[in-house]
Amino acid sequence: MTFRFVEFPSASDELRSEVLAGLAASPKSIPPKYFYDEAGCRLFEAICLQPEYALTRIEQALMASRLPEIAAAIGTIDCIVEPGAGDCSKVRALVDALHPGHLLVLDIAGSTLAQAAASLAGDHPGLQVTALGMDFIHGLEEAQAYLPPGRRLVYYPGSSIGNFSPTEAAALLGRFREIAGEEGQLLIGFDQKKDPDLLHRAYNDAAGVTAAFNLNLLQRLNRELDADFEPARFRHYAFYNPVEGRIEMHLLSLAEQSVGVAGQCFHFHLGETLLTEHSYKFRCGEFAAIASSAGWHLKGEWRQDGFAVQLFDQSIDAVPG
Ligand code: AVJ
Repeated sequence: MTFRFVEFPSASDELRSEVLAGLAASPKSIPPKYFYDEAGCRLFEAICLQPEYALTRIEQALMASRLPEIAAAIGTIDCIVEPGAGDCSKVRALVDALHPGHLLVLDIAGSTLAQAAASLAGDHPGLQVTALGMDFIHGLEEAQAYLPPGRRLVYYPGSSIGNFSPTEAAALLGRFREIAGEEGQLLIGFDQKKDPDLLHRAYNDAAGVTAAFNLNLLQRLNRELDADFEPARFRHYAFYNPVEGRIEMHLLSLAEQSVGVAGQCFHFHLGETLLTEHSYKFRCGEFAAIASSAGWHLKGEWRQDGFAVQLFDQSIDAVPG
């Protein structure tokens, strides 16, 4: 048995309670992890093919060209852990370069993850693959039980860390340290601060795929929370906020309107926004400082065209646990 999939319950309860809390708050917001229903996963893959959204392509190119160096810096490991692995497309090259005995992948989009991890296991007969369908932001501790002993590498590519504020990011990186263990390492990719016009275009592609991705969230809520959003009454609104160093993605209400969600009623003023995503951009030194505050020690760095990958091991002076 080289593949197992474990689906953790509570996903739909959490969707309901987090969405209701986010809509009751001021300003209104919904966590970006809820973009990724099946249509959302497909739309995100389509975003990555848009000419304006180069992030994923640049990371792929960087990982392909520098992989021998990166693998040498990592050394021998027993297990790769990837939180938010999605379709497992990014971890494949790393598995082939590092030959770990185990791969543990986690994602809130359980069915997409299960299919992708099963196919990866099929292509790597000697590899033990464990896929956990869970919201790792809340459930990471439950993953401890599935960790094999030995040297572990936490892989967190794609600038997913940008969805968290610097304070939240430091806390999450601290929890990654517990997953990685004493001899553990962290390989993480993030988007660097750059020309705001370039960033603006990346989240406002001409084909409207990012807009469709953002608006798909409303269709998901209509289906899964018995909501009655009219997507045509909202507009995708994304911009770079240079003061905070982040892309902000909103759904802007084009009318004075009330919307029912899971039996509750929420009012949107004309021009009011529902915040759906923050995507922070970092200078390399800035990111290393965040990781260092979580007990990680910078060991390697690779950059290409505004994207960076950093490798960390444990600080010698870090407080354990
Ligand atoms: C998957 C969080 C890295 O922030 O760039 C792409 C998601 N949102 N276009 C990002 C996203 C709109 C993406 N991350």
